[in-house]
Amino acid sequence: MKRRALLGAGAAALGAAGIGWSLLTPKRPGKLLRSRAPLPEPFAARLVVPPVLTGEEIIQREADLHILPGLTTRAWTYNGSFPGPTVVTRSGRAASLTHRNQLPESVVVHLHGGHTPADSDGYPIDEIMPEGASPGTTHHDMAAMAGDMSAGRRTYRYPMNQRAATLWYHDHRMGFTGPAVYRGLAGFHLVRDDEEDALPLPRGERELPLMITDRAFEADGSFRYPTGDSAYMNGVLGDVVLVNGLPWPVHEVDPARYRLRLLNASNARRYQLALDPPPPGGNAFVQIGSDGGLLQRPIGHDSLAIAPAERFDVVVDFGRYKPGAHVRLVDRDGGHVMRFDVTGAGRDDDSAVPQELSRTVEPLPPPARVRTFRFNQGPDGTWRINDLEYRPGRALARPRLGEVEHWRFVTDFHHPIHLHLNHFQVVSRNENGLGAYDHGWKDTVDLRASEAVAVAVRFTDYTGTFMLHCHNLEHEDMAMMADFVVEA
Ligand SMILES: [Cu+2]
Repeated sequence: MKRRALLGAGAAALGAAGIGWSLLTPKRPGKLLRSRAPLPEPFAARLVVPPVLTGEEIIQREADLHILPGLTTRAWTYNGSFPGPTVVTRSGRAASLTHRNQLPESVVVHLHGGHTPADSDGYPIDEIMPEGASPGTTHHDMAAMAGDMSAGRRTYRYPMNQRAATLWYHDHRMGFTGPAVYRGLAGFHLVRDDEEDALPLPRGERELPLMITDRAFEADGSFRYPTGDSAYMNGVLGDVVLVNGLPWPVHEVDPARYRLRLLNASNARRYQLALDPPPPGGNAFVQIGSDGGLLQRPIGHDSLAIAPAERFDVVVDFGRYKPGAHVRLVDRDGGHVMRFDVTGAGRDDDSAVPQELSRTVEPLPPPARVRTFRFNQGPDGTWRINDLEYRPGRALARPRLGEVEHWRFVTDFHHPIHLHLNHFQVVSRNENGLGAYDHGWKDTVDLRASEAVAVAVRFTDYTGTFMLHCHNLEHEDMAMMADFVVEA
């Protein structure tokens, strides 16, 4: 029996897609969904930095947001905002977060990039049911494969035995992650530590978390998501880019260095980010960190390819522009993302980017084992790993605790591949050295058509069941996930 939901619509529509879908699959992920509401004017909204969470509780609830001029958008939110509040924790200091679910449907919370024990990792059937619901009243019958369900609330425990990094939290419910994140269930989680604090990086108002998403809107301002439409199994692309939940916003900056923590939280869109105009001399972005925190040393880039769920921690020096300059952050494949307006004030800048950033990016020792995972599409249109659709409880790998393995990811299409539990290091791309964006500790790697990427990972601290999956959320919902079980 198929329990897979088609873009959140339940299994029934799948048969209609049928054989032939794969013949129509283009080589690029996603299909553009156009808004029915008038598109907003770019650079009219002011950038908002999400609030920092105080306390240890997040209430998931509906809220009416002002995203488009003159319209409201009913969103699913963490504490009423999109993005949700930014959680800030300290390396080595255990944290716990209680999520209460006042939404109409079940939710699951995953801390993306968290080094988290299995029972707090947000396994896709470990649902938090809505407050007031009893197990018999959930809208979809999961009795045959019930996870660790909780009623109304759940406390997630995060040991935070990990280095400083830009993490994010988002919904991870089986078959419904795409629509849930699209409706607003995503937020930043920043981990800080002493090594990073000792560096003279830009901070305070010159440190900006920037969550980039694309959305389409209905005429009434609500989010438009193509529930049940098999034409979008390849990924949903919106026609409005939001940064921190607002369309193509603008932000005034001093002529000084800024640290931008870039997160691509889009369901399927991959961006090639650049500054327009570029600064004189090139290297617009000085990358200081990746998904898993600081690089060993900085890397200069003219542009950044950022796949869904990847993070790039970069320093941009707006002091290289003349006061009054309007600097657009653009997607070379698409259009605007946001704009920075350089003011004449605030020239003081005691920040710097040291040539050595971190000493904790040593290469891992040779692997105990090499495994290969093929990411491809089945004849029925579902997305598969090693020819298998996701089924909870079926492990595709059983690595041993403490051992290093090399995992090779191969595909004929484009997939951002994400591993839970441990960060990894890319060791080769197409049997060659690393790509420009592969450096440092990562948890998501951009795998393009006909590529093979090998990563080295050591499984540490926690045994149990974790996930390997594609982070194109429509692919993920259409079964491109696998369990792996870490054994003692
Ligand atoms: Cu994919």
